[in-house]
Amino acid sequence: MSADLWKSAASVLDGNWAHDHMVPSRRLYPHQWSWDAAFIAIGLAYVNPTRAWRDLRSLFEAQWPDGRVPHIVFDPLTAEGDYFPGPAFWDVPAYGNRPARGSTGLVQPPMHAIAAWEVYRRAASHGARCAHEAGEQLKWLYPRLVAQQEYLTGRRDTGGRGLASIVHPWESGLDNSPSWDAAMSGVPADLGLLDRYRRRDLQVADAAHRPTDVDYARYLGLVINYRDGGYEDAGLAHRHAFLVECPSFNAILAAAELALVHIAAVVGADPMIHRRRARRITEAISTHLYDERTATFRSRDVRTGTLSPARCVSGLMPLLLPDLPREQAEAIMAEAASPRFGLPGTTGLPVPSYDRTAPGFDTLRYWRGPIWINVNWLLRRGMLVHGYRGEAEDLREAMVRLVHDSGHYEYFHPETGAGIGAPMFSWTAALSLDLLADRSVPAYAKAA
Ligand code: 9WN
Repeated sequence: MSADLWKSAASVLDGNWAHDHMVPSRRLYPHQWSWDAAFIAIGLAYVNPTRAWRDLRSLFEAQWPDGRVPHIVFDPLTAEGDYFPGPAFWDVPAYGNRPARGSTGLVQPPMHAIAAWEVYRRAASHGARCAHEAGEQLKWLYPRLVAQQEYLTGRRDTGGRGLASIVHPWESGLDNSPSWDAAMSGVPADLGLLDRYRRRDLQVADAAHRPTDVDYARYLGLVINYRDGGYEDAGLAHRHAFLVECPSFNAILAAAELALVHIAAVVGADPMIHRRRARRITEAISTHLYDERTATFRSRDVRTGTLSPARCVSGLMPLLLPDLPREQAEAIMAEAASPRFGLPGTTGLPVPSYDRTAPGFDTLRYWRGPIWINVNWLLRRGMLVHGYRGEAEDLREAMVRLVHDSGHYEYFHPETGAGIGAPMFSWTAALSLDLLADRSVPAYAKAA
């Protein structure tokens, strides 16, 4: 089983390479996506490390002067009509040596320091020469990764609590999650926008899987508002209808600082700054995003100060953080094992994106039920960080089995395991390689 899966994963990645970057999916997502590039690099490290570094570099070459790393870098060779909202809709001005309309102005979870560290670790295991070459890549990336963190912890701390806010559900990477429903209900939905602009996703994917028109109209309205304010962050609290602190986004932000501790040591920078920043963000997550009453992590609406009522997979992601208080780590494990998520021990499947017992649980609509490999990969990593080795191994096996049996799909039916969304999806393939190859514990795990 492993040899087949390895071969098919490597061939998906070969097929999705586009001159200097990887596309998540040829048909549905024909540009470069930010957090996809990170998950992809982790897997490419096994089969084509040169491309792993190239993909990360292509992304960071598009970094904005303020440090933000755009959520999509547009491929000038892809036609405007092949993805919506495309370059003209975002209308990003030229910056640095980049032409106008080269990217979006949103971000995605900062997975890249973790990815860079994993690609380096893999190279370093091949001896001193490979370690040296990979070290040169880290030297180029390090200041850029730091600038990305500083943008997110600085300008994006719109709530003043030491957490980064997302200004659009697309920034979470968990786009259509019920986690945003409460905050999104206050965002105006101008359905007229859908007469003016045609949704491309409905031409290439099943409407039952995709966001509703009302949600889509809100998504577009939020982009227009941010765009018309010049993608400026100052004063957003008074002029933007969606500002949310997400436990998954912020857990990745803190885990990135932990990866930077190791990267800093390789490139000769001060690791302690990153250690302190990781602790501060962890503390803020633990204090502000934890609901004592239900013992779960939730997203917080910065505008109203309320926690979302929805129990989503994003609430399991703080397990990535070694400094999380023990009772909160235990609470996450209890939630993951409960019928709401049902670790593989009970279902044989990785965890779904949303509470299986919630009335709105939807087996098809993306981020509202289906299983995704990237968040399960993160959950497994969190289990290893906290020493839950047996559960981590069960989850690894369940992911490998699922992708082997169903294919490298974008996501999977949470009851049958059938593959849905885009086939030949890059991060599913890439993370399968990592799951097959590497059972090791992240360098910053707690001592068992
Ligand atoms: C919008 C590319 C991206 C992923 C996201 C996923 C989906 C885009 C979309 O695809 O989002 O960015 O068009 O729905 O939700 O996590 O990065 O794979």
